Amino acid sequence: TLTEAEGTAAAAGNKATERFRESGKTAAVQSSKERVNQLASRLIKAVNDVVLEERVSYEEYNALKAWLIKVGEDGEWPLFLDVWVEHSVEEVANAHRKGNKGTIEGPYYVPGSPEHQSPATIDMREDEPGAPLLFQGQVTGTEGKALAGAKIEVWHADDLGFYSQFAPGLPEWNLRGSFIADAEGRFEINTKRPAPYQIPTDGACGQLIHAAGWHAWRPAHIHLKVSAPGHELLTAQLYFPGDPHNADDIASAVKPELMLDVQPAESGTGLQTTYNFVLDEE
Ligand code: MBD
Ligand code: FE
Repeated sequence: TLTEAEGTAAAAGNKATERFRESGKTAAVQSSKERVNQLASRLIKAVNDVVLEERVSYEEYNALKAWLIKVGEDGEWPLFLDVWVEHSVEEVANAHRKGNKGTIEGPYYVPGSPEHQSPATIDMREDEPGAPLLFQGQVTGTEGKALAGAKIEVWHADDLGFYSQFAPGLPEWNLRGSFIADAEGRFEINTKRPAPYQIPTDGACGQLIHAAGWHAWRPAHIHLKVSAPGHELLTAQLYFPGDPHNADDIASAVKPELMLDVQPAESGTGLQTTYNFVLDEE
């Protein structure tokens, strides 16, 4: 049975914080004094510029202080940074790519999802709600070479917008899986169409969204990591045409190149879509 606290923003936020700590992502951080001085000085100056230009009051300053404390208490630093900052970091990191566009990872990736040889069905509940979606395609290099045995890791929210391991009551690996493509780099994954997603509204990030009169929505999306030996790992998301939030994603992570072409399934039930990935050589 669930405790009341399990379904809260703080519960999801603190899980995301824990996952980030476990991820090893900070191990290789570059930290010359010159670089830290440059970045920290510019960031502090940018904040001071806002204070001076906007004539920020003590009341506003203390409201900011209280809010920043709450972001930490709710474990929402991963959420805050991934929603409002990661898209620029991703833009810098992937500007050189000739193959597929990437986009942000977000706070809800978990490594080590159950591995399947394609074609396969992602782990889901027997009564998993939502339209069946056959997601298929091919992974190639930038010169068109098929990447045999490429790995496609998929994770997405369910029909109510919940991610397993961050919302209560879902099987551990629900709607998360790793799929190995065939000898021609082709894959076929059976899943469900995810729903539009609202970031948690009852924590610090939700408080900001409410106070600023913004909305909390991301369009429906499928997260992916696509990899093959000798090629750069691609982190991306794919989107569904017609979603009302494709044009105003709170996380600024939609790109026209990441839009799916969704059709009625040839099998007669549900939907199907084909999306081909092009990975840059390392
Ligand atoms: C998500 O599902 C997501 O993809 C991002 C970027 C932020 C919050 C929740
Ligand atoms: Fe997401």
